[in-house]
Amino acid sequence: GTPILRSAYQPLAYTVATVDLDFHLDPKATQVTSRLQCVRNEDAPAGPIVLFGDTLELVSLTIDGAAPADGQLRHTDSGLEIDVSADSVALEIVTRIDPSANLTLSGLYQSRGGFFTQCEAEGFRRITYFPDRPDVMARFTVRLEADAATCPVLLSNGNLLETGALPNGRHFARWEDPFLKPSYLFALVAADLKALERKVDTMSGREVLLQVWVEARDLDRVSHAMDSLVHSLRWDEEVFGLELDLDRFMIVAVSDFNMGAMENKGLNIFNTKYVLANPDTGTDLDFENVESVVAHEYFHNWTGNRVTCRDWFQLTLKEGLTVFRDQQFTADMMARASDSPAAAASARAVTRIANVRGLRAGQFPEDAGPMAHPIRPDSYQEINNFYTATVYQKGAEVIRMLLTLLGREGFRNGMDLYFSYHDGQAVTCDDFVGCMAEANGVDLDLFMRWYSQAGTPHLKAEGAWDAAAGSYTLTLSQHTPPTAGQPDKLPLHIPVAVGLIGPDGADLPLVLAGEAGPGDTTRVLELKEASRSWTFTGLSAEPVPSLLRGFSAPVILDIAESDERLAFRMAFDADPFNRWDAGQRYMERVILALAADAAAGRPLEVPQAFGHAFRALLIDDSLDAAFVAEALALPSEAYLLDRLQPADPAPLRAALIHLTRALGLAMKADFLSRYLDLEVDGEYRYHPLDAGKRALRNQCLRYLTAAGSATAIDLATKQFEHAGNMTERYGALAALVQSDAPARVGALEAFHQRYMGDALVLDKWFQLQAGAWRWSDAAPDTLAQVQALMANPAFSLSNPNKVYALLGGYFKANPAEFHRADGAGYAFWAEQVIALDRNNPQVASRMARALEGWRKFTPEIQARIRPALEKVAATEGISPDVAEIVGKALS
Ligand code: B3K
Ligand code: ZN
Repeated sequence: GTPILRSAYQPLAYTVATVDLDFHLDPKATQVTSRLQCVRNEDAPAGPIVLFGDTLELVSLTIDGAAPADGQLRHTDSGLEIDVSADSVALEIVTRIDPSANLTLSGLYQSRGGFFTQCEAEGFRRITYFPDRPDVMARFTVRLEADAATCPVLLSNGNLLETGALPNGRHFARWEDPFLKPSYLFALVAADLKALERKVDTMSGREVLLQVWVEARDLDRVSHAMDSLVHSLRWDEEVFGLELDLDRFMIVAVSDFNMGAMENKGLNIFNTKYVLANPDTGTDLDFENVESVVAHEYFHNWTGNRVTCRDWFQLTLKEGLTVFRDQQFTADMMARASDSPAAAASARAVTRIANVRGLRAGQFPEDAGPMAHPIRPDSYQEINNFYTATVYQKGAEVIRMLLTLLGREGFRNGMDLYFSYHDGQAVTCDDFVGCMAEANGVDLDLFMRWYSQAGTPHLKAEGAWDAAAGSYTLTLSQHTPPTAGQPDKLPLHIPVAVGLIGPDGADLPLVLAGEAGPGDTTRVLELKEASRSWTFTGLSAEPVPSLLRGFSAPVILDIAESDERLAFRMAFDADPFNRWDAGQRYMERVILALAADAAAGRPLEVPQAFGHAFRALLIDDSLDAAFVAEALALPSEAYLLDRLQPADPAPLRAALIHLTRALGLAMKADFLSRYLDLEVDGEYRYHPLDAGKRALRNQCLRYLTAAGSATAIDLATKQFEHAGNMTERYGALAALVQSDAPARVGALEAFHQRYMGDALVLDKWFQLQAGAWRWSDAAPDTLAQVQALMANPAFSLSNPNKVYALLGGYFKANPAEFHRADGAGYAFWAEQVIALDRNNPQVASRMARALEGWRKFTPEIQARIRPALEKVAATEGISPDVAEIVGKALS
């Protein structure tokens, strides 16, 4: 495909002031009448009215009430162009669409008998002809009518004006959105749903109505989503002074949805996965995810909707910022339940750890592959491919660095200025950073390179101790490896939070040469050049540096640290994130060495010193359980694969299995006693302290069952059978699935039986089996298992959640099985990507991405992957979505 360039942005000659939409909803033939008031854009060069349309049937079009004159209306590749001379023109456009045949889940489609829309990024043009770009902000009114029996609920954005009955069993509703919005934020729902409602007062004392709409059978699973919404509303008031601006705010759950959720103005539409959770069906992680996705979409109301993006290259303007906001919110929610500052810091660190784990597993590999792009890309072929870990997660890291550099108050001032300048506008990333700079009187020009440069920077640190002077000189250097289309990299502005630890394990005050003491124990150094040194003075013994505390920048830290030093920091680093990270670095070192031994056919042995350091954390019951659970968890396989050069999944898996089993075996008694001590009494509540205990308990069970004793299988079986909630039941099943014990089959069957009619819970069942390892040496043939599961009546290729669970579980979460030596995994991948692409290119493209990083593997593995990529690339009629992914992979 031809790339679209950021540099080619041009405002449209005509924008839209008002839109009035009228939907006659019908599964096969929905008629949409759109009345637009188009107005000449003073800031743009002259030109026609440009309307985009995609797979539409045009029924009629009038211009100021008259049929178009000869040649006035032109059909183009992307829609229509209309020549007009007046400054203000009324268009009436009638289109016909077939929602029942729309399997892309973009535009207007059906799910379980109801009608739903998804318009971001370019779905609105699949509903009607429109200047479907985020810089066209208009006032919308909507009338929808549908069959009253099958679609008793009719919703759209904003405020409800009127409802009424119509002949032939039909009814209608009229809605009005008082705020300007781009078309990607339009939504409608017509379905058979029930709502949980709550009324709350906003900070200015306005009463607002909150609704969560679901199918009647799911009403017993929505209270957590409602609580999450109320928490989000309060948090945005307290932390950012931002209030809900509508009288009504709705969340609607739908089973068939391409991503997590969508922030349509006043009518957020969610994948059921991020709404529904009760103790019997949702794990603690599901509860946490619901809370954070509800928050994310709610926060978009200001960062995304009130101020939106000028063009799709600016996507991180709303996504990076909103992910940052939801991460801060989650950290605050986690810390809220703590009874001391230290406990609160630990709780926040656990959120931070989860965020960084996600970044390392998902974004670092993206940055190292053919899809590498800056958080503000310069080009794309298909915008839907750019809702990426880079735009979202790295984008959030970039915002977080601004917070680190400017401080809480400075950051808040920048946000306030941003809203005061740009409310109601469609703007750019430069506008945002410009407000941060102006509000704080600082120059952020250099910082802007984070927006234009792709790739994960490497930060190298070297220390020099001068015993005579009592000083320690830290030299930091940066280097970003080349990425596709960006061979040369410039130095970035990197905030590096630093601490120095004394021989007794306590932090030392940091005093730079030339300063008077006493200094703070953590300071942020700003590296702006390729390399720079800082000298700390007044030290009586050589310190141990603790760098990048809290993961102050999204970089890879290269520092020569002995095993002893890592163990020391695992025990003493005052920064809980770095304490965890010291353990991760140590594990990484041990795992990579084991993998090298496995590849070379040498015997595998876990260094004793590592075992000691690991055990010290395991048995320390003064530590927060959630933190210990994270500290005992190995780095993700996806991250580790990238650290192996060249990557080879089989020896890596062998190393991970060996390490887990060896630790489980060596510390059996300790794992068991922690497991037994951690039982949570009483009724399930979603609470960070309880969740932490359950997480550590499940982690202990994993190590115990890995070691393979009959006692461990017995424990897991009992936990499975007596579990009082999904977290325990799922934890036990996850442990059993990886064993060869006969209890494995029984537990899988029992779980299937119990949740047979429950789509979301069955997704867990599919995913577990697709992603499972086996602790034993028995070859599991996961591929055959996945293929068999595709024939299960509960599986469907047209439901994205099912595809992500089963196929995604196999392609993405099980590298050792997917990259099996006979290449059968790749043939299966090609077949499934091609099949999915016929109906849903967005889902197909997400699965296609599983092989984009193929060049990191050994030459033998690459040779097996290439034909699969070539097969997909050569498939006739392949979508632009998938073509972009495989094209970039092969280029
Ligand atoms: N803004 C939507 C993502 C839309 C993706 C379109 N392919 C969800 C979110 O980030 O909140
Ligand atoms: Zn978002």
